[in-house]
Amino acid sequence: MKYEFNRIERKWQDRWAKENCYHAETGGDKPKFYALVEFPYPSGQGLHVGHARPYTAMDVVARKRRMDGYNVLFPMGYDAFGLPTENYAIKNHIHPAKVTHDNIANFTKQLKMLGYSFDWDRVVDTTDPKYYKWTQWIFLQLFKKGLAYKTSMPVNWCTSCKCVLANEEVVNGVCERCGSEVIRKEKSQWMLKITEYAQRLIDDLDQVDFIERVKIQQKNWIGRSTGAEVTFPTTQGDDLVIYTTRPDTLFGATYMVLSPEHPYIARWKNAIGNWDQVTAYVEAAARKSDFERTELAKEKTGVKLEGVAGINPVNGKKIPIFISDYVLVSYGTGAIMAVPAHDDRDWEFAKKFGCEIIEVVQGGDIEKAAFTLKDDTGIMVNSDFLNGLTVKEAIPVMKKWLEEKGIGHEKVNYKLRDWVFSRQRYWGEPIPLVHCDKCGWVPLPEEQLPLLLPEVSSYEPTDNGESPLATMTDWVNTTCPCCGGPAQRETDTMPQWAGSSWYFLRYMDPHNDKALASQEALRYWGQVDWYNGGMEHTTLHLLYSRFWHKFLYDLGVVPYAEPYHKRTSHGMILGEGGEKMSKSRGNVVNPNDVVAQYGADTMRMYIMFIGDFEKAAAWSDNAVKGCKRFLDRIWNLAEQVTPAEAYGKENEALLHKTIKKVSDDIENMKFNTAIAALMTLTNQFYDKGVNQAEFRTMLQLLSPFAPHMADELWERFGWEGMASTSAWPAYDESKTVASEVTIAVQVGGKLKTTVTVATDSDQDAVLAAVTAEAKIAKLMEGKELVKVIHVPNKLVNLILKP
Ligand code: ANZ
Ligand code: ZN
Repeated sequence: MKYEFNRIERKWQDRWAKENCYHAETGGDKPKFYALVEFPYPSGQGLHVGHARPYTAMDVVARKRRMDGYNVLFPMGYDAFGLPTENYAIKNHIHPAKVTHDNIANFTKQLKMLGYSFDWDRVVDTTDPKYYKWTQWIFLQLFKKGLAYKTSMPVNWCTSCKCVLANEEVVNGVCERCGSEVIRKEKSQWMLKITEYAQRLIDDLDQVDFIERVKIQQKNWIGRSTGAEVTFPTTQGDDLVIYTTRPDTLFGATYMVLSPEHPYIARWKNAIGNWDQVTAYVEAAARKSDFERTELAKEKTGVKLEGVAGINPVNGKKIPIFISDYVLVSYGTGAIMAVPAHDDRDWEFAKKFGCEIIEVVQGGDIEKAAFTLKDDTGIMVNSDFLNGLTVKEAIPVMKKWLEEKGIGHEKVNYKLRDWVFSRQRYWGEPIPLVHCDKCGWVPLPEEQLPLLLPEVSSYEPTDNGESPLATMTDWVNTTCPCCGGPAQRETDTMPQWAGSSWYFLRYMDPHNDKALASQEALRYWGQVDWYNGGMEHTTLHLLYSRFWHKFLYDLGVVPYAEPYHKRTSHGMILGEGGEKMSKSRGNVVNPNDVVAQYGADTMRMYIMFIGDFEKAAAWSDNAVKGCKRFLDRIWNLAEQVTPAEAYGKENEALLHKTIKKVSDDIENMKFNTAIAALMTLTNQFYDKGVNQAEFRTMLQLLSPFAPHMADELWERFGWEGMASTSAWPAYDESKTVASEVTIAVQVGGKLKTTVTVATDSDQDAVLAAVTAEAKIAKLMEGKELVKVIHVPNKLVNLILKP
């Protein structure tokens, strides 16, 4: 019979849907298992192989766990608000809702085509008002708790998208989406106080089972550092507070630097001798992004403030004050003491501007470079009461001294910034607030949610950077829920990351219109047991969603402080030749083509076999064909299966071994070696023959990877139910080692025959078996056995003398 994958795959996809095989019921006796993948942005390009890798992997895990007896929730949805859809809509004059609808339909078709075992009754779409009602509701709770605030701030402004970008969306100084120049602009923005959760977002990483590189990246992004704030008097009579992580180096502070936005600059206008030069520098810095300003390789720039100076509080020395863009306004206090002998940036700056360099930690050659080590290798010098101490010893001594003098104190800082939560764009969740001249910002009453995104005729952002909603005066003008007076709606919408910050909760109870999900569902499903997603989402989505979840936990809405128990991450799929897949390189693989040519099972098999799941892997059409051949071999093997109720002696050990291997490998995401084990098993079956009991087990092991083929062959044998709904096969650890081995028999180093003996037989037992072989007995006739070389379980070599 021919392997008609197209017909078979359609047949089983229909059958699974009809029999509701992947439906997840809330409640019941089985243990629950919640498997999650990152839902896609439904772009016009459709599903690509980069989606197929994590989706197939978690589908394999979900399918195996179902066979293990778990009640599995494996849901799918669409993160559908955002710029690409809006930009496409503008260009083609199609409403973004229509574009989204069509793209979702296409994605759904593709996901079904690949045979994923999603529970299709639980689909969420972030642009559905029934969904974003709750996104708005969460925002209102944040607002009511003082965690949402509006402030005017310098923001990253994409000159082409005409849109404010989050810091994370500015990559190498350009817009992550369109590659255009990003400048800084003052803009009033809604912000979310994620910084208030910074410490908990670090601490609670101890409670979860995230792969190490995810934990490290999150910690680095949050960027906790412990240092001190120190007050430097100035010649103007103002106290200038700086933040330093190295208070031990205070005697080496030979100048100070303010960020170009520091408020003291304007305050000192009349005292500053070179005001024109200073303002020119400030204006130039305003146009640069943080990235450009802090790039390490960049040559340092700055201007000395003529006519003002700081005073080093440890020795009373007058030191110059500069402004420079390598000091950021948004970190610490926006001002530093510079210690060129022990900080790389300060050293470079000092060399260029001819500042004094005083060594205070011995151990380097400060003529050549800053000596920055913070461990015990350096001893304090030129530092009065610190002399002779190590850096580690000196830090607490100096902190104590500063505190006693009342000029400094310990301070913890975080690199993490509050989350810019406004977009001046159309295709996003409306922010449910109105502004009243009398009452200020007022939340909409919860009964008025969802605040629907109104229909507009043009989605183009306005030239002044306001949202297209701002032009809809009928919608904008409303009454104040508080005083009934005239009020205006907020016209900014929420950013891309809003909808994805809680979607995993909605899957638990997607049709609820009374709450974001019922308490029963939230308690039953609890934490996501296993969440696999891209490393690129570690610092944004993963952090944002942990923040929202903690907030909901504080409100008593969810029962756990952490949303995800386990987090893993996959490597990228590259094109043939190992380069990133891209339209311009012409190396993009479309899953539709692969499925049309070889079938979904081959596509699934290949994407799991392609290499170590955690590492990047290059596509190979040849290897796809190899996987198709492997499935063909299994298909053809079905014709050779002999009837039997139990494993035969020949295959028993390998079967137990393979069950163990495939079980463990799936749990450890070593999908490629699981498939290799199935290949070995197939080879042995061709070699040694295969009976029904053996083949049945093989189909069960195959089922998570190639579910259509497994169910089809299962049906052909007339077995009850389906391979995909059967119980995962058990193995017996003691049987995973073969009880017998076949060893080579050599005479005088030449292979003569083989014998089968009990595993780990000793030399005497082997010799007994060998001499019982007629062929060997004949060779030994009339000869003396002078030596026996025995390699247990491998070979025996008889040296004979005539
Ligand atoms: C003096 C010093 C001496 C410093 C030394 C370092 C080494 P982390 O560890 O990343 O928190 N700094 C403080 N505020 C800054 C700002 N707004 N922009 C740029 N740099 C700033 O970095 C803390 C160190 O970065 C601080 O410690 C300060 O330089 C600098 F041998 O103070 B240090
Ligand atoms: Zn009012």
